[in-house]
Amino acid sequence: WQEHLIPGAVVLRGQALMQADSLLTTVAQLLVAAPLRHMLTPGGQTMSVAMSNCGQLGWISDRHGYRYCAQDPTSGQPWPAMPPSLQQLAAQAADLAGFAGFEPDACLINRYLAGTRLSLHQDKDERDFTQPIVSISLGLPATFLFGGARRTDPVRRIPLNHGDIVVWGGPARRHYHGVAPLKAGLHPVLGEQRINLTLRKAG
Ligand code: MD3
Ligand code: FE
Repeated sequence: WQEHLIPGAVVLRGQALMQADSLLTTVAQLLVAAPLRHMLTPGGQTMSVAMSNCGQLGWISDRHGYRYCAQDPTSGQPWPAMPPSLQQLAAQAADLAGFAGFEPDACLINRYLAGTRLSLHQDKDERDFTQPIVSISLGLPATFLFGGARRTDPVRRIPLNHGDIVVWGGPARRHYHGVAPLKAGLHPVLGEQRINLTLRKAG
């Protein structure tokens, strides 16, 4: 079933559940080729979330800023290709939310451990803001923080569980958002972690 947070922001509860195990096997393989790492913010802080990417483009952060890059800066090699099953799952979710023809070229892999958080921000490094963003939650539950168009707007707390997919398009695409510090726990499949896959059309 679907839950509309605001126009364009649709929560598809459990939409990834059937494929969750095979998705996690695939992610583990991707992370051998492009291991998780803590990137630096332009301000010189180490990010609390550990990240990697797959697809034609990957999101990176370093002293020079935030941007998309075709190569993994750690290896100098292209990011691993996006598995077709992942691309198809994201396109199906986007379609269910009313965004037909979504063709993601970037998948950011975010790994959260107990205490990991993502502070309030906007996603604005992509070329075309009419394209939605699809986010797949796996492992430990998290509290997603969903704000408004301005940083000072009130923030809603949205629980996200293993297998939930959220599509963020339309007006929601520019909203501030983040993730509250992850609570410690033990997930039957993923153990002490949460993994979030964020699929975008970046280029
Ligand atoms: C709402 N990641 O990587 S995904 C990010 O759970 C990021 O790892 C979070 O925010 C995570 O940039 C949340 C969900 C998400 C992604 C993009 C959005 C929510 C969004 C863009 C606009 C509004
Ligand atoms: Fe974001």
